[in-house]
Amino acid sequence: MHEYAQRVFSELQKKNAGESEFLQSVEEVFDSITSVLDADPKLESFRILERMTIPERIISFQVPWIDRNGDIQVNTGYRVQFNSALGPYKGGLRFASSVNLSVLKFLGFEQTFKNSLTTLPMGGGKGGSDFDPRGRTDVEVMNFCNAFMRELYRHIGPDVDVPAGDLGVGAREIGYLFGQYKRLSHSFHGVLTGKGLGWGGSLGRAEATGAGAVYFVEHMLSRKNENIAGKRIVISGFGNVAWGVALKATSLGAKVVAFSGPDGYILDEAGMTPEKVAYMAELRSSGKDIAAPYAEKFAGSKFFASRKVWEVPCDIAMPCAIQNELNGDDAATLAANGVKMVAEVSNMGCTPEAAHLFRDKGIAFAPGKAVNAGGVAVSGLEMSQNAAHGYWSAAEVDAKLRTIMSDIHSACVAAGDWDYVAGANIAGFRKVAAAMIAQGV
Ligand code: 2IT
Repeated sequence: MHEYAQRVFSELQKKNAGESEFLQSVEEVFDSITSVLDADPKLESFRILERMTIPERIISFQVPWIDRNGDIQVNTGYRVQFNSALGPYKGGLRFASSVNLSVLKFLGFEQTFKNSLTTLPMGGGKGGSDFDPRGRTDVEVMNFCNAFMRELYRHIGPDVDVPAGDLGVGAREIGYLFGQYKRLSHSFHGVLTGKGLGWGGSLGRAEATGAGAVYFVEHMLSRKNENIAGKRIVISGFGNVAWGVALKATSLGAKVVAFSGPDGYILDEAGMTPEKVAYMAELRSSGKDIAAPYAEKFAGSKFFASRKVWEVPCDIAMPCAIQNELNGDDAATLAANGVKMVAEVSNMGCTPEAAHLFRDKGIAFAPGKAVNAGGVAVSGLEMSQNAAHGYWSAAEVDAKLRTIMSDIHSACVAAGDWDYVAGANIAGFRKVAAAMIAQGV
């Protein structure tokens, strides 16, 4: 690590003790940018690293709401407005019991560089709550969303901060949140993305994260003169992101042979089909959060209770669930089974040990902030359509997404060659830093 980065990082460790996810994400970026810091002394005199690691603003608030029994429940809501150098704060809302400030700061920090890579004018932000929608009724989710937005609405706006979905926040939650924003602000504009088709949503947004990730993998493969058809792919998770990856990979002739839920994983040697992919998504949205019924429905597939999906041999592994879901042991198993490529689709899905192992073994590894940027990129396209009071066709959105993913891939390669971690961090960082310097203090 560069001496300046080391100093800032030591201070950060002291002041953010216990925020392990946040510190992990900062360390990864700082480890990548030594050559950039060496080349430009202004980065230190403008205190860019300090200013990039202290969120511009953190909003934290109480969310009291009424459950189905008429009892009062209380959660904590957050919005971390991390960096606005490149545009309005932009990034998802996560509703999960594991949400805390460390997680949201790591996600907001990552989002800043990811959004920079998209080529679109978006700053970085993230928010959410420790509310878990699983097992809640529709009315309870609506009550919670209304209460959450009752405070959040005053801090966001189409040119200020534009939240979207993340874990636990899908089309239903965005609908309730949008309705409440509209009532409180007496205005109808694109203050959230991931909206429903017909009331401001963009075609292709639901698929975008997964489709973009597969386009990125295609670019990685083409550098090896290979293509995705026939490749064995293992994914983790079975939510929106896993669905998008499975759908796109399957349509391009790849064989998606395994996915996972919190209860274990499904092995389907025959490979997934569009019908199977749709059923996987149905299982996730059922609210029961179990993958096991897939094996009862589709003959030939098997369920492995409480085991990690990374023991399944594959050509390409694509974690699609949550941060740090793939550790050093999992990486060693994948490597021993001959994995050729790992593309993180979840944010920081691999632990540092896993990422280092892939790099040391010469296994192509690309980080979430590049691979999954298609999701927020199409959110950016949704903002453009809302600002222009119109809609683009699915083909137009897809063409733009393909161009964006190709540009992100090129930027990573230009800055890092086969080291996609360094490439993404350097390319993302440079643009944010230049804007911060130009905008002064
Ligand atoms: O991690 C992410 O990039 C997202 N959850 C999507 C953010 C967005 O604003 O679409």
